[in-house]
Amino acid sequence: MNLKAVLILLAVALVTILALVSVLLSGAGKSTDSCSSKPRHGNLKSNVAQQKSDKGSVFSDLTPEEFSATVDYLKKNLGKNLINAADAKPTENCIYYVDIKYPPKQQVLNYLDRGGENPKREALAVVFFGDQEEPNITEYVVGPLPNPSYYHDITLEKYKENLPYYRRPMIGKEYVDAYDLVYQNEFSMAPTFLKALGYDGSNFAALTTVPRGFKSGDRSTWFVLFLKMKESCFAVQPVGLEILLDHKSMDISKWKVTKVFYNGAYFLNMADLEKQFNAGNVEVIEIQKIKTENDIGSMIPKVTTQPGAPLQFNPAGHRYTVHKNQVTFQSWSFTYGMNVNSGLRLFDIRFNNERIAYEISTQEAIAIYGSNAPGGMITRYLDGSFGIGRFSFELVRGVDCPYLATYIDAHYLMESETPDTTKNAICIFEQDLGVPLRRHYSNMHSMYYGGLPSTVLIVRAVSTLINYDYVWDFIFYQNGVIEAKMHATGYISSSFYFADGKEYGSRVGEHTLGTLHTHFVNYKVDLDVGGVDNSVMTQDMQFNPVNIPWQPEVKIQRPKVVRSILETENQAAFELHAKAPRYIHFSSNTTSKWGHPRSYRVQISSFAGDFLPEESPVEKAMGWARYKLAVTKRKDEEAESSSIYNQNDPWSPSVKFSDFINNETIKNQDLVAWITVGFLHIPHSEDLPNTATPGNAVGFFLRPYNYFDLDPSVNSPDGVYFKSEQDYGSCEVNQLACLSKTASCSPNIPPFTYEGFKNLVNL
Ligand SMILES: [Cu+2]
Repeated sequence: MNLKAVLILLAVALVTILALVSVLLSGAGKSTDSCSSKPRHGNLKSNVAQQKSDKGSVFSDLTPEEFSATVDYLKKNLGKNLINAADAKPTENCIYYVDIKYPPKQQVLNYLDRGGENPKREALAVVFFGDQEEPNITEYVVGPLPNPSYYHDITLEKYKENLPYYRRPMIGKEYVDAYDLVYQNEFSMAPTFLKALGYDGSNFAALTTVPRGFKSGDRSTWFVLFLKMKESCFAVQPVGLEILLDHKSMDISKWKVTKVFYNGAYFLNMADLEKQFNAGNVEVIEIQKIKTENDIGSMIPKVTTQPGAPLQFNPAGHRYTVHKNQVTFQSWSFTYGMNVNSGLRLFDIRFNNERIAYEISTQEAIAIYGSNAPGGMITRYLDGSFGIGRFSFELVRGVDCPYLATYIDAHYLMESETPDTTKNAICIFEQDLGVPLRRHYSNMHSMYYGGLPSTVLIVRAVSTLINYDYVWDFIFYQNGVIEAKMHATGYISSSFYFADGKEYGSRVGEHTLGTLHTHFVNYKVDLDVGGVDNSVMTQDMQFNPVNIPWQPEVKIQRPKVVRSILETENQAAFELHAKAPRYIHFSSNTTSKWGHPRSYRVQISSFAGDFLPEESPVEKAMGWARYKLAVTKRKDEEAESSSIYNQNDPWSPSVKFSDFINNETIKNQDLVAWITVGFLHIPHSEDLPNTATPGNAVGFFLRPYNYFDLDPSVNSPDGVYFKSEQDYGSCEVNQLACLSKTASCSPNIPPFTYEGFKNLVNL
């Protein structure tokens, strides 16, 4: 071999080595390629126009800077002595909460749709005035943000009356003062009894009940006592003791215990209970310390845990975008926000850039209890007054939402002069439901398979209201359907088990009666189907007897469509037990290609059953719950179906939903659907350690009905269609066959983090 040949061979070897290295490197790169968070799907229908527009920020929640600017402005300009609510006594003034004040819908539409001016950004500030001749609650609009220069008192305009001070929700300071009185003053009156009961000076926890009395102005709360648990929830460990505290007086030193309950008997106060106990008239059931293995409320896994549960990841990166408060997903776009009282709220929900709904939001959640013990007997929780949004705590990756979801912080200002942030309070994710959205296998005449996997976009928050947890979902399907869904989980509330307890629920522990209760929630759905003006169309079918045309002596029952347009609010208010048409639509003035009104159908999935009898004096405070669906003419002054003031004065509710239904015409008007869903919960032993979500979900669907001329999911990039003669194993024919290439990336798993324990609240 000559030198030239050796050199040539060496050169070839070098080139080969370099090529191999390059292939190996690129191959290695591919196998460990992480799935980008940037969309790589070139064939997805683009929503660039929507993404680039920032107009959706008209609905965005206030920023921490805007909260602070509002508080600073009020403190400087209101001319009242505003104390930080965290320290405020009943006789002082404080800001309760601040939220965005939305501009009137007309102004917003003018801005969004007609190139009008961007409406001024304003805040709503709720102030408790304890230090005034007539103590009251006042609501102010403060603006324009971010540099306020004015404030207006809107209380009278909004409520048509002044808001008496006694309607105010209890703030943390009031709870602290109440607990101090119970644990320090009152407990000191019954040392022998409490020792016999098993009280060690710090091992009891109190649960507030509501309403706080029986008439306007009352402020008397039954505090139910439970055994504090180190590793589980106290709510399923009642000790049998309940204390009624009258805390109506502005002077805390005048608060007093007016009744005590223990194990089926009532006493004047703790001193009376002590006296009766010492006289041998009270049988005490000593509360034993509970070890983890006997703790019915323990959520500590009973086996060794290990990773390995299925993980859904996004081989092409996220196929949705979240830009500030605006979300796009395939043909969908909407904005999201969180009301500190009522929770998640979505605005400007569009499909193919056409608005379907102006607003879809949760309004209120109630729970009405029954028990043979006093606290449980009177309890009617209106969770909005505690704060469905405020108590939407940090979501835990991989359980509350899929691990790879997008997590978003929420900012709020409540009972404080500085804004708070709940990290990861809202999650957004795309989810494969594991069911075809549509499919067909054809083996007759034409041989093909066509299908579309159902992936949806979900927006979620989970609120924990003392013992209960509610999972709130808004779900967007590829065929134009929107679903709202609430799952209930968390701990049941309980009473001490005694006597005829089983009449009011199930015994689920040594001393634990899981008390029966209802969960009802209310949603506001401001649909704008094919424009703002809509009508309520109903469809059902009825059987008509008909003689068979070709054999007239034979009669059959032939079903026929029955359609109608509802004229008035009263006609469109369907009480829970009322027979309602099976199809209820919001229809537009435009028609489909085939001559039908374009519409969206409201389909409710609920097991609400009975609400409260109308003669109940608190029924009007939750008036929305009387109706599974009520359609009213939209008004800016009928913005919410409930009020945070209804809880502490349900006898004279600040917002009375029944007033919304006053027989106005609803034909060809801007309409709102108020939808109530719920279920009865008679607890059972499997509610321990706590309530599971399967079967405990209710909600509703908004479904396009003759709205599109063809199911819009035909535009989905996820569709699959192949014929028998095609090479369906090839990527060109069937996108699923590309998976081995497109899904060769490995998910980019962020580390597990959680800061939820920074948000500690004591009620
Ligand atoms: Cu329940």
